[in-house]
Parts: sequence; C-alpha cells; structure tokens
Amino acid sequence: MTYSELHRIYHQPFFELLKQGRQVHEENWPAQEVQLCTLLSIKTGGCSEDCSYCAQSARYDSGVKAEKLMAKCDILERAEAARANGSTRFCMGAAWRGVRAGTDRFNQVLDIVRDVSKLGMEVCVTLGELGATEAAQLKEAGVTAYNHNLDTSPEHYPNIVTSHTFQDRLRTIRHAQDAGMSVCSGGILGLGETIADRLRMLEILSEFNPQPESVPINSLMPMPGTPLAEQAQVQVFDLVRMIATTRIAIPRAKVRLSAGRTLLSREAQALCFFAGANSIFYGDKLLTAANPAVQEDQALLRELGLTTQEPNPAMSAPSANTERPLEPALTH
Ligand code: SAM
Ligand code: DTB
Ligand code: SF4
Repeated sequence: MTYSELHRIYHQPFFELLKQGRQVHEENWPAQEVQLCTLLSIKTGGCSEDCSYCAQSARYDSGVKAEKLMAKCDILERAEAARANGSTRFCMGAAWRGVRAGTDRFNQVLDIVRDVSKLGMEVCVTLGELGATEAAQLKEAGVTAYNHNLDTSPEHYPNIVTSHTFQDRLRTIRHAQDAGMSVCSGGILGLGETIADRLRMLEILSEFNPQPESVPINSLMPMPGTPLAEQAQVQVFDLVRMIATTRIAIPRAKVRLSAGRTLLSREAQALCFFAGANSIFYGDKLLTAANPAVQEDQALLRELGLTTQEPNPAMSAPSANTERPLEPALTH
C-alpha cells in the first residue's frame, strides 16, 4: 500500500478508522479468535549490537547479564509447558547479531528446532541476521516463521541502531522468504519516531512480496541503562490507530499486540483487539521484560468472548505475487 493511502487511512477520524479496521478484520478473520504465542529467550544478553531500546545489548548497563545458549532439555520443557497452557506458537529468541552455518551454536539451534517442531506448535525463531544457507537449514529443521522486525522507518533507523543497517534487515527477510519460511516482521512504537516514520515502516512491510504472515506491534518498554530509558510512553489512541492501519494494509496477517501490554489497561487492550489485533505473547515474561500474568489474560479473553486459535504448524508461507516486484520500494 502506498504511503499516501496509508496516510489517508491513518488520519481519518478515530471511529471511521476503527470501523474500517474492524470491517477488514471481520472479512479476513471471522472467528472471534486470538492466537497465543509463548516467547522464550534461549540466549540472553551480551549482544554485540547497539539497538538503543534493547536491554540485551552488551553496550548498555541494563542489569541483564549475558548467558549461554540454554540446554535443549530445558527448552523442550518450556515448550511443552507452553503447549499445555494453550499456546499454539513457540517463539525462541537469541541475542545475537546473526548466525552462521557450520558453527557449533547454529548446529545446536538446528537440533533444538528439530525437536521443538515435533510438539505440534508453530515454531518461530528470531536469531538476527541470516544468509540464504542458514535460512534454508532453518526451514529444513522445521521452522514455521522467522521473526525479524524492521522496528522503524529506514529514515529513523540510523538514529536507533548503528551497528547494522536497515538494508541488512531487508536482506535477512528476503533470505527467510526465499527459503519458504513465513515472515514475522513489525516494529516498535515509542522510539522518538514521527507518525510518518510509522507509516513508512508500514508501507515497506505491506509491500513485501509476499506480505508478512505476522506483524508484531511492540510499544517500547523503556529499559534502564539504555539510551531510550527515559522515553515517553506511547499514547493508547496512537497504538490503536497503528493497529487498525496495519490490519487494513496487511489484511491476512496476524497482527500481534506485542511488548508493552503491562502498560495498557484491559480497556485499551480490548480496543486493540477490536481494531484488528488477533495475537498476543502469552506467559508472564517476554524475553527479559514483564508480560501480564496468564490468569489475567485468560480472564480478559473470557470477558471479551474471544477464543484461542488452533495451531497450524504445517502452514505454508504465503506465496509471492509474481506480478509484483520482490523488493519493497525504499523511496517514495
Ligand atoms: N537479536 C534479534 C533481532 O534483533 O532481530 C532477535 C531478538 S530482538 C530482542 C527482537 C525484537 O524485540 C526487536 O526487534 C524489537 O522489536 C523487540 N524489542 C527489544 N527490546 C524491546 C523493548 N525494550 N521494548 C519493545 N520491544 C523490544
Ligand atoms: C517481537 O516483535 N517482540 C518480541 C519478539 N518479537 C521476539 C520481543 C519483545 C521483547 C521485549 C523486551 C524484552 O523482553 O527484553
Ligand atoms: Fe541484539 Fe536483537 Fe537486542 Fe539488537 S534487538 S541488541 S540485535 S538482541
């Protein structure tokens, strides 16, 4: 979708936007369902990158200590517990710049994925930068989706991260798609960006060919010791507008109301679900930060009459539209 279309959609009167988001949502997701995804940080902290929002960067004194890759048996235990709790997607995150084929740690990850993928949940991993070989090996091992966020616009990206580029992010996403994995890609609100930056990010996400299978919308959780520790909280109406606009621009995506739910009231979350969110991270921890308690989420979904989605681990990645270019346009 073009920037000017997104601009027009986003800046409608609030209720017009909500109505349009709801309509697109109901056409594409007629069941009143939310997908529950459990996150696990399989390798925490000590990251070489300088992402200024992240507590896991080794460059900031955030209090998060660097740990080794978790043992496979412990990961499997957590994955089984997530499944028992009703999660249908298990997302494993590693605080790495990226992975390289043939290294011990990548072989360990492949081994972990092979076993987790036998549990009948969708398997998502987020390991940083990937080449074509690594992407093919992950797909082969049983990964359903690769998470790699754009996080913000290409224009704002260098203000937030200097140790890798926006173009690097796009390249990894291309490798994941070429290998036949679904792509989970979204961003963070509250990095000091403008509304125009948010819409630019959405323009690029919506122009992926194929469009992402899921789009996480994170609100910055300000982490002590990071350069963005004092950043102001995202306004609820801005978050709801962004969710509705994402739903309209990428109708078939799971739009995931991601980090920052502990800062939202139940009413604000209900508005996000109405506007088009249909997935959450479930479990009291994200990677290093807090998430609402499981009982609270269960109660909220029950009160809203929302049910939870069945897993679809065998889902195929959305196919590319051969009449459109594969690369998203970076200029407008
Ligand atoms: N290292 C890999 C990478 O950068 O892609 C994977 C892990 S990284 C922690 C995954 C995503 O978490 C980031 O792209 C960002 O969107 C989100 N994230 C990290 N810290 C956050 C924070 N403080 N608040 C909100 N979202 C955050
Ligand atoms: C995503 O977009 N959000 C998740 C997941 N993908 C990997 C991570 C949120 C991290 C929040 C901060 C933390 O836990 O350290
Ligand atoms: Fe490392 Fe990812 Fe955090 Fe950036 S967002 S510092 S790459 S873990």
